[in-house]
Amino acid sequence: MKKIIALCATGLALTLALPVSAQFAKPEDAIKYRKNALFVMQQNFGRVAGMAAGKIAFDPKVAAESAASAEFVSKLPWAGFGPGTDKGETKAKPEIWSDKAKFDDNAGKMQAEMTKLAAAAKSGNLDAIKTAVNSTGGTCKSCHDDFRAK
Ligand code: ASC
Repeated sequence: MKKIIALCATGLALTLALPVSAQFAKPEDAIKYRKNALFVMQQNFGRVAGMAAGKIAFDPKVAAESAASAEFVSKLPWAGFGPGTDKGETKAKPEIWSDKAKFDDNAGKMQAEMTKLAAAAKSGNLDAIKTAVNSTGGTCKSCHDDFRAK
């Protein structure tokens, strides 16, 4: 009984030592989490990008809501790239972990552009949205070029 309590206490201490965002039961969960977060982000970003490209009718309210969602979700995937999550069903390249500073820099740039896009979409100005979509899309692409396998 004492042993069990001690084990539980150790588990709790370990759990509390980690930031909440970095807790996953197993590596597969972290991989699923980051993929799903990136998917939800892309769906929202893609809707705004579609409007910017004239492929979807421009609806300022939907654009603003979608960009705000994309901005929020852009903060989430990174917790899923912890140590030991490099193997499994993933296109994540080993460079994410071997060149983490660069990866983190890319992630930060993307989030900064998402924030600008959300502001542009809130303003309702389609030209500003187009500019922000292009810069944001550029950050998606450059990170994928370096860190995502084909
Ligand atoms: C998207 C998406 C990307 C970027 C990129 C922009 O919607 O899934 O990876 O935009 O294609 O160049």
